[in-house]
Amino acid sequence: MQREVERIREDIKELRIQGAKNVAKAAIGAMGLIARKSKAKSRDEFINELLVAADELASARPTEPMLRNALRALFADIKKSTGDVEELRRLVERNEVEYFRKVKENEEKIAEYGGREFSHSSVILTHCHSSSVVAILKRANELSNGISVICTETRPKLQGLITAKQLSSAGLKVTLIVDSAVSYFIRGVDSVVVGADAITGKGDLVNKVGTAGIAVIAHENGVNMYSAAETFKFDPLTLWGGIEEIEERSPEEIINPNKLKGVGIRNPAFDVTPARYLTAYITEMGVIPPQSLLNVVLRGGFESLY
Ligand code: RUB
Repeated sequence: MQREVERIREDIKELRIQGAKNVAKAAIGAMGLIARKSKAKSRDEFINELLVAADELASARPTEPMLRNALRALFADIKKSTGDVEELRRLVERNEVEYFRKVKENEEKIAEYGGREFSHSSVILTHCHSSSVVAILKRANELSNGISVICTETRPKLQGLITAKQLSSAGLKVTLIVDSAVSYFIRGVDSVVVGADAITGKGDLVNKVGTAGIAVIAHENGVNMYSAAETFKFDPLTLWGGIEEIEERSPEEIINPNKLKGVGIRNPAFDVTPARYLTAYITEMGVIPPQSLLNVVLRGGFESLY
């Protein structure tokens, strides 16, 4: 694998590139980079270079169907083409441009649907950092008289601080809390909105660990719980009984294990929120209850996923 691609993989693994959408864009960007730099003499050699890198990139974060969907779609197009190396090079480059365009278009639609949904809210709570949630909250703030956002810090890697900084510099009123303070503050919250790493065939949400607990707290207190997610996050493997793999990260992110000799430390990156705790997914196709999401995705045909 080329050095630049190795660096992209490391950046994804170490969360310097973070959030499902940024991870998928980085992988498609890496495919474009390989295509531009490849010195392959034959079709097979060219495709093989891409395949090796794609495998490495996909394994950097196992709970990322948006990344896998994007790569799968690219290889489906490559398979359909009978072109030589130059033609394939152009195909991969076109794919990169088109994917970035589509993702941006989806983000703008999600920001508009979500912004309108929250334009009458005054306090919204979010967890971790999702680029889709940030786009929605900025739009909601423009459409309303100003909203106030509560951000969890999001242990152990503190991605909530990214959200807090981005929203605060966009002029929103932001309050940072520790993850365990959600139930203390929930009564003053109008809605909760989080991102999504994966959506399953049952409409369940896979997102940053802690999301499922927040959903139960929101439910118990009659607070609406939304997830902002383009349909690219739907994982087709879950339709045939596949279970979304949950990435388990190094214990060192939590504490130096030498300081706690004899104590086991676990660090799952994500958890699963059952569909019944969710009010709706805010997607590029509209605000959709989790029970209807599968129908909407299928109506667009599987190709709409990729
Ligand atoms: C990030 C996270 C985000 C989703 C969606 O987890 O859970 O909510 O990835 O992000 P991590 P986006 O920090 O482990 O990547 O809306 O940007 O796709």
